[in-house]
Order: sequence, then structure tokens, then C-alpha cells
Amino acid sequence: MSDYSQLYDAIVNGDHRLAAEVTKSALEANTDPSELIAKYMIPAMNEVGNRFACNEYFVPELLIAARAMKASLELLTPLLAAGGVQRVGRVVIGTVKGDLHDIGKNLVASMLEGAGFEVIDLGVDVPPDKFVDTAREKEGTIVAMSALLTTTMVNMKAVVDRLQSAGLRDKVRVMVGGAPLTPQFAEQIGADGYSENATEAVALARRLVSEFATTA
Ligand code: B1M
Repeated sequence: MSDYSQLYDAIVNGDHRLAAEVTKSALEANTDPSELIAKYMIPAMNEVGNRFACNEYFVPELLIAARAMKASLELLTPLLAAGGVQRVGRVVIGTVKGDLHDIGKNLVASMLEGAGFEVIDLGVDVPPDKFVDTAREKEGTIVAMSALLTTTMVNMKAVVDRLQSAGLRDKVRVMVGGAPLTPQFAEQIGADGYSENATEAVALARRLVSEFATTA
């Protein structure tokens, strides 16, 4: 792959026009969208996070970096989602209550779509009942929750508990992810699986769907 480090710089510097421009050139050169995301874009957002953590960046810089990331992702995610394959399962995805971070969740949603899943995206700041009510509409649904804050990841447990009290826990599977989570946390709250990134999330969703097939 050619060097697209300009894309990294555009995101770190919050230049959404340049981010879109470099992304377009990369796509014209047939660059793999997943490689652009993994090699330049996620590292750029991590750098933005590091600068925020050491008080070099503040919320406005996070916002403009996120806008640049989204300008690029807008061009890339239709390609990730263009699987054109037969539906393999249904996923209800959202960022949990209190949490507004949606870039990682959107990536996971696009990759799942590209892998053939029907994806219902509930957005951000999703109350527990919204996950439960949407999962209730169809048996065999995967509930997929994202959280980026240590203060909001705890809200995932409320969803698992409500699925239980609604008598749905055996009819759905629950998967969780997001930077502050660990496999141990997922186990503690009674989720069926944790994945570290969007590629692993697809593998996990496939595994969870195959469990439905074997328990049906
Ligand atoms: Co926020 N923020 N932020 N922020 N922000 C973090 C998360 C933080 C780590 C920054 C830092 O301190 N270094 C920190 C959290 C600290 C903590 O809790 N431990 C933080 C903070 C503190 C805050 C505020 C509280 C700041 C404030 O107001 N003082 C505030 C909270 C707002 C709220 O949500 N209530 C806040 C606000 C924001 C913005 C709105 C400005 C903006 C978000 C814009 C948006 O999403 N639309 C923002 C941003 C951009 C970040 C950082 C810099 C980047 C996040 C990102 O998009 N990463 C972030 C620092 C960092 O992550 N290094 C930070 C790129 C994305 C592709 O990765 O989301 O991790 P990620 O997703 C990955 C994996 O985690 C995984 O796969 C994805 C792809 O590989 N994954 C899943 C995610 N969900 C998954 C679900 C799955 C499976 C895998 O299955 C269901």
C-alpha cells in the first residue's frame, strides 16, 4: 500500500477536508478500506486520545478530530457494508446510556453489515429498555453494546438484567466491546462474548449465530 500518512495527520489535526481528499485518492488507487482504517485512522484517534489525556488537546480538538475521522469513514463504510451476501443473522447495536462515542460502534456495525448481518443501529446514549424492546421483536437476535467510558460501561449490566427479567435472556445473545472493556468484565456482567475490534466482532457474531443454530 502507498503511504497515506497524510490521512493520519489530517485526523490528528482535525482537517476534515484533507481527510476526505486523501481517502478519495486512496480509494481511486484501489486501497483496501480496512487497511486505511487500521494503519492510519485508528492510530490517529489513539494519538488524539493521548494528547487529550496529557492536556495537550481538549474537547473541541476531540470534536474536530472526530469530524475528520467521520468524513473519511463516510467514504469507506459503504464499501465495508457492501457485502451483498445473504442475511446470516440480526444484530441490534448501540452505544450504551450516557455515552456519546459512536465512531467505533459505527465501524463494528458496518463490518457486520458487510458480513451479511441485518443491523439495527439504535445510535448513542441508548436506554436499556430500547435494546430490550428491539431485541424482543425477533428471536435469535444478537444485542451488541459499545461503551468508551469507564463510567458508562457499567450500564451494560442493566441491559443484561432487563433481558433476564423480560424472559428473553435465552432467546438472544449479548456481545460487548469498547476500549475500556475486558473479557473478564464481559463475563462478570453475564454477556456471551467480548471482542476487541470490529474484525473480531464479526467473528464473534458468527459464532453466536451458530450457537442459535445448534440450540434451536
Ligand atoms: Co471521548 N474519551 N470523551 N470524546 N474520546 C475517550 C474515550 C478517552 C479515553 C480520552 C482520554 O482520556 N484519553 C476518555 C475516556 C476515559 C475513560 O473513561 N477511561 C474520554 C472522555 C473522558 C470523554 C469526555 C468525558 C470528555 C469531557 O467531556 N470532559 C466526553 C464524554 C461524552 C459522553 O460520551 N458522555 C467525551 C467526548 C468525546 C467527543 C464527543 C468529543 C468525541 C466522540 C465523537 C464521536 O464518537 N462521535 C470523543 C473522542 C473522539 C474520543 C477519543 C479521542 C477517540 C474515540 C474514537 O473514536 N476512537 C477517545 C480516546 C481513544 O479512544 N484513544 C476518547 C476510534 C474508534 C475507531 O475506536 O471507539 O475504541 P473505538 O472502537 C474500537 C474498539 O474499541 C472496538 O472496535 C472499534 C474498532 O476497532 N469496539 C467494539 C468499540 N465498540 C465495540 C463494540 C463491539 C465490539 C468492539 O461489540 C458490540
